[in-house]
Amino acid sequence: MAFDLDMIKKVYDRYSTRVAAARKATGKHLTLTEKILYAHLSEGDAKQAFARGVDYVDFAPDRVAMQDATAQMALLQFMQAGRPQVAVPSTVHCDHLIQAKIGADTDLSTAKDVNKEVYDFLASVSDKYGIGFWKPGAGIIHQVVLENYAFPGGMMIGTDSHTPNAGGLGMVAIGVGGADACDVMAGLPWELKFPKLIGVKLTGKLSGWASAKDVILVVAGILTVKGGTGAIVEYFGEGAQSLSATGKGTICNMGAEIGATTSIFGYDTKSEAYLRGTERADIADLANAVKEHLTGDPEVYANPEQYFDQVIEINLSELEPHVNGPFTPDLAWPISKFATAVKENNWPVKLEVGLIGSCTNSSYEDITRAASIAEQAVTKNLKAAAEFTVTPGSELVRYTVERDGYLGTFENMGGVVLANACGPCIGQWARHTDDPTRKNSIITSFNRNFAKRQDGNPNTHAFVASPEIVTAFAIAGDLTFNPLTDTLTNTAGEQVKLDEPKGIELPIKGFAVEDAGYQAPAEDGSKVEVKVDPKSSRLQLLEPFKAWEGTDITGLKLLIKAKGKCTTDHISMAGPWLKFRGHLDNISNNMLIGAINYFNNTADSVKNELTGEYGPVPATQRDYKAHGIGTIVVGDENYGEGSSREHAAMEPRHLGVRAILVKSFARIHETNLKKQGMLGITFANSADYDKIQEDDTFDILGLTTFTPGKPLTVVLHHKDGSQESFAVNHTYNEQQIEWFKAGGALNIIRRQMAS
Ligand code: MIC
Ligand code: SF4
Repeated sequence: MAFDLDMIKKVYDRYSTRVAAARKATGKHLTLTEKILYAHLSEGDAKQAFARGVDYVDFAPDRVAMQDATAQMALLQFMQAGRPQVAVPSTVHCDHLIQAKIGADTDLSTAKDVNKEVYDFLASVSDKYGIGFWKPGAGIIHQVVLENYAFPGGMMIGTDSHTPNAGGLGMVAIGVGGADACDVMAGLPWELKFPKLIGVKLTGKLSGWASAKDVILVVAGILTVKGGTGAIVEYFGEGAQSLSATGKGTICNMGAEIGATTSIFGYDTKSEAYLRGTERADIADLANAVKEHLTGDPEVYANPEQYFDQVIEINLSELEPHVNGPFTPDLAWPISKFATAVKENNWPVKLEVGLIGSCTNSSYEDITRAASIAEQAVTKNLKAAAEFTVTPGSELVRYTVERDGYLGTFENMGGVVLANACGPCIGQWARHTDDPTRKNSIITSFNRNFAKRQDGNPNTHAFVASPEIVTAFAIAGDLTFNPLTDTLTNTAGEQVKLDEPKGIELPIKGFAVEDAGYQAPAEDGSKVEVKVDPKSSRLQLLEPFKAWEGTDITGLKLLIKAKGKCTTDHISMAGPWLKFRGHLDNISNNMLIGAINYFNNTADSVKNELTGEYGPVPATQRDYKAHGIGTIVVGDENYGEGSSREHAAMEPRHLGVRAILVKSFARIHETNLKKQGMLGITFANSADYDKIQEDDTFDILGLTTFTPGKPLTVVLHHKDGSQESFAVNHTYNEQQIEWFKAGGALNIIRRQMAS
């Protein structure tokens, strides 16, 4: 699993020249974000980008990471690119497809059985093209990347929205769709709109129950799920330097929930300690030699308002633990106000399950802090009132915390240790409940809590907090309990109070592991054969999408006008559907089944204009497709929020939807649509959303002169014969317009590789 020291040296060598050139070109001091971005510009773009005058810039990332649920589509696309090997170091991580049901061992062996075909496919593609393969059970992508591959000042893209986790170790790490990963693995530059910069100044120092998680819970409350769109969030200040590297990782990880492109911390003594603690002393030495480039200039941090587009200040000494939710990660409640909120909103007071772990919060420090609470359940004769589960982030952490006795502590409190995988976080959870129609509450140390996400049940109210707060709530079994001030009645009838959590940043005896779960690729992969059974229900080779017909698109029917939140979980649900992530036609049967139809307030029920009947979205769309009729999807704000899964863009493309017209898009989803040759447009005037009627027919005009920055026109033909038209905006640049015309970016790569 050797990290590529030579590659890191080369990156660091570039720093001094690039940073000096950028200083000269801009005539100003630089943030850390700018230094890293400038050091990773593709050669051609370096000069003009320093001026930040250009919108889209080409970058050359150092690494690619993919998780199993998105890697299938990324690699199916890469296989079509016609390259013998990946152009940059890349890894695949098997973490999403393991269902949590009984406990780690049983669940893992069931997963290996059930997903054999997919794991074999991923392993053989990795072997063939020179990709490192992390087997099922090795851990969750972001934790494994932090422990093995992240390095200060590097740039990585990953096919998962929580890729920014590596920002905790000073890497610009960005979540993308599989098509973007495919480009970078094929050696092409990777394009990104030059981000805005948000600075978060952390002062003071954490104490008591407050943890790094609370920083991001607060930031999510301030910025909301849209507030980070198009921005990189840079954390700095003495408070930042006091946080452990893994705590920083937690903050960057959940930065995905504010829509940020990524989040980042500078290199400091905590990063150095983590690198040395994870057996990467040579990287720490290299980083020390270029230290001044791996953090923002002191002048920037002294006067942040002059250098960032927005500055937020948080005093860690005054930070209160928070609980966010339900149904959205930006509904932030300080713990002192939470009980009242629960009562006032009539949320179910009884807590049924507490879940800790996930890629967000499963470091050694997190586990030891949570265990220090769990231990008190036993020593203070408290019986945990709720169910409790632990999902370790990696085998390295799991093995070490087991050795040090912490897993035993959780088990003594009645906890169940699940496999090192995503499990309940992504709905891979066979939750046993007696009555799914009952309104109920759960609390997790994960990052997302959209409706139905964890257990598929719309009645579940999911809240997000730090692992120690989750553990305390699991003991109390009551959401109106405040562990900082309240007492609990123990089995002897006494009133007892929980002591503050205590944690250990890095294991005193060092990390240990027997088998971390890594499999290196073949030296020469040319002989490796990748097999896909044409009859498989889980894997399907891709057919190229059709090119644009060269005219305006007219006569479209409305497939659905989605109302309110429409995340990637609404567009392409995970949980039970994860098994079809490598089979485009089969997974398309979940297309938009979670979206709420504006006209009847119901999910998965839309009017088929051909029959006048209401039916499920996928079946209705298949009917239009069979009749050669194109359709349009209309949506609200921040459409496509959440995951990086490109299935949410490929399914409509595959089933014949021609355009997605919304008030605004989430970044990754918008790019995914463009990559797949789909038209993604926004209302110039968002009130025009109200003009859309159920029986409308749509024309999209202006495509024959499709130009960057020039609005298109949508014409509505209403049922009563009247007609209305309005302007719609787009963000396509020249290159992206070519993707649209070719029917998808892959069609262009395929052409280039063939010539
Ligand atoms: C998630 O947290 O939603 C996921 C599952 O990790 C996704 C990726 C996916 O849908 O496969 C993400 O965040 O990108
Ligand atoms: Fe897995 Fe959840 Fe992390 Fe996504 S957020 S990578 S599903 S643990």
